[in-house]
Amino acid sequence: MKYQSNNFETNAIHFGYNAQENEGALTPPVHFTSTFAFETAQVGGEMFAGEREGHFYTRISNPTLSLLEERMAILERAESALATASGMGAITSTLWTFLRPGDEIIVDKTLYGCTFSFLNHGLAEFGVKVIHIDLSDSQGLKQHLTKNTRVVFFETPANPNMKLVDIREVSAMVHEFNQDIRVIVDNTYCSPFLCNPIAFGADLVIHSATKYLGGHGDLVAGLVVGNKDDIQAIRLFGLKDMTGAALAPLNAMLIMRGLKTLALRMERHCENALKVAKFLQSHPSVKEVSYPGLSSFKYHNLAQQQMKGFGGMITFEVHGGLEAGIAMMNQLNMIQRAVSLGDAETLIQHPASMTHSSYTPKERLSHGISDGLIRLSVGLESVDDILMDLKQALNCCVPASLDDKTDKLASAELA
Ligand code: 4LM
Repeated sequence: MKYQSNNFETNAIHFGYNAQENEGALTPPVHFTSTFAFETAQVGGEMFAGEREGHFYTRISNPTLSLLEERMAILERAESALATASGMGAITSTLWTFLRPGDEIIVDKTLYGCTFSFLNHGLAEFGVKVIHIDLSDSQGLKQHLTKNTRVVFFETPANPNMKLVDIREVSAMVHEFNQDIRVIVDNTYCSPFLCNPIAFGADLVIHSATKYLGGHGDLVAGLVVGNKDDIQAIRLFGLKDMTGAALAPLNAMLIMRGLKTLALRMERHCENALKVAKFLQSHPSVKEVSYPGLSSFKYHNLAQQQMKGFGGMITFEVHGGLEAGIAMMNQLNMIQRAVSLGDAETLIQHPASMTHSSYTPKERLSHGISDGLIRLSVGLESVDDILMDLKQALNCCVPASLDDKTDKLASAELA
């Protein structure tokens, strides 16, 4: 019997595994094998024909990957999941499966830089029409749905500007128009602990497992989660034939190790990030802060409805523009200047010149990614050290706005 619970934390540790079926091994064995021996040639033929279940080659499936996939499916409240070699591997394997020349995909305006690049420099050049709209405006969506629409794709919160999309509203509108259109949510920023898009009506969920799922900055991986038929289609076409982006079994093991502490880590990421966001908001050198947990944030109410916590990601802009922001980044001692997110270490980066440099300056402007934006992935260090590092860097390098200084000092005194 394999263990199953009603609780997220327990499933993240135990689901789908029975030590007694594995010589008592507490942690599941890693099946370090590329291929699998067939008992007879006929058995092999039957597996290839899809008439018999079983593993035959690790690009398609492997017992260690299967356990990770089963665990992710239960954590995302879905039927099935597929592990891939990277988040981009999950996105490309999925979209190559459902799109053909002449089809249309509607995507939110704000997307991770390489996703944007894949759509515009990849799919669009193979005859797929890519329509970028602001999905936080659902009326705008209605007028773009056509008989050729196959997929609606978005991130929430979006990388990097933290814009939220109402998953329930968008999914309902799309499915009312046509049940067969796949609503695909990149849930990387939330992890399944903070949000389960399928419960709000989405069809497929994508993760860069490189981030919170792995959680330790030591691997690159991806996952796609959805119903059995869709996942099987992605496995047997998008992954097997189009991208070949199969996950290494050892990395699957490392992600399962990450999952064991996902709930604990996410709670601390959220707790630290809220304190950091409030500190930034009260600092006279900071012009604007975007964080779903701030009551002043445009999408705060939506975040309360569809997220269990507000996450570990913050963006902000300082007075003095880009130059002051870069000087501040260079002054940091403990916080690391690095792309990626969701690690134990607090990471800071500049989207316009780093993760989103594949957008042209004009595209960044019209897609809501300003040049001065700085992104912080708040880690698991003592929040006192994170705040101290930010404070010394801001005080050293960034001018305080006189207006802001008076306002903020006054409000700080009142508080
Ligand atoms: C970054 N992000 O932002 P792989 N989806 C989202 C992402 O943020 C990313 C991917 C997919 C960053 C990487 C350098 C929302 C990546 C792609 O990197 O292929 O696992 O995931 O800093």
